[in-house]
Amino acid sequence: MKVGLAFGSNLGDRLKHLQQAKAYALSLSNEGWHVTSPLYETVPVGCPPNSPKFLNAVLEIEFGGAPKTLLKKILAYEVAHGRDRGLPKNAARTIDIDILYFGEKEIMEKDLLVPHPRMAERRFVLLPLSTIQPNLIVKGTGKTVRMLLRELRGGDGEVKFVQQDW
Ligand code: PH2
Ligand code: MG
Ligand code: MG
Repeated sequence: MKVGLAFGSNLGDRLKHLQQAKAYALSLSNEGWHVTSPLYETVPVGCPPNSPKFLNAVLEIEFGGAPKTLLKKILAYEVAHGRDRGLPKNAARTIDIDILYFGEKEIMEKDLLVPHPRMAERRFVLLPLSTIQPNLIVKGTGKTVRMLLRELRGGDGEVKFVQQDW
C-alpha cells in the first residue's frame, strides 16, 4: 500500500533528524521504493509561544504491513530518537512522523486517524505533498491536494523552500 508520511523537526539538528527518519522509512518500504518532497522551513502552527521553526517534508513509501504495525514502528522510532512523550502538546520535538494516508483506507480508532484529520488545513503538509501527489484526493474533503492548497488563506504560517534533496 502506498503510504504518505509527514516529517517534522524543530529541536536539535533538524536536518539530521529528518535524514535519519527518511532512512528509517525507506528501510520499511518494499525494495526501498519512495518519493520524497523537497525540504521546507516552516513557522510553528498551534505550538507554545516562541517555539523554534520546523523543518518539514513528506515522503511516500510502499508498506506491506498493517496500519497499526506501521504506527507502532513509527512511535518506537520517535521515542528512540529523542522524542519525549511527557511534554505538553506540540512542544518542540526532535522528530515527528505522522501517517497522512494509507492507500485508500479510512481508519478511525482512538490512537490512529487516517487520513490525518488536520492535513487539509496545514500548509506545511499540503505544500510538500503537492510536489509529489498534487492530484491525490484527500478522503473526507473530496478535493485534491492542489485544490486544498489553493483554498488555504494566509494565517496558517509561512512555508519556505529550503532545498530539493536532503
Ligand atoms: N506539527 C505540529 C504542530 N505544528 N507546525 C509546523 N510548522 N510544522 C509541524 O510539523 C507542526 C506544526 C504537530 O505535530
Ligand atoms: Mg504532527
Ligand atoms: Mg505525530
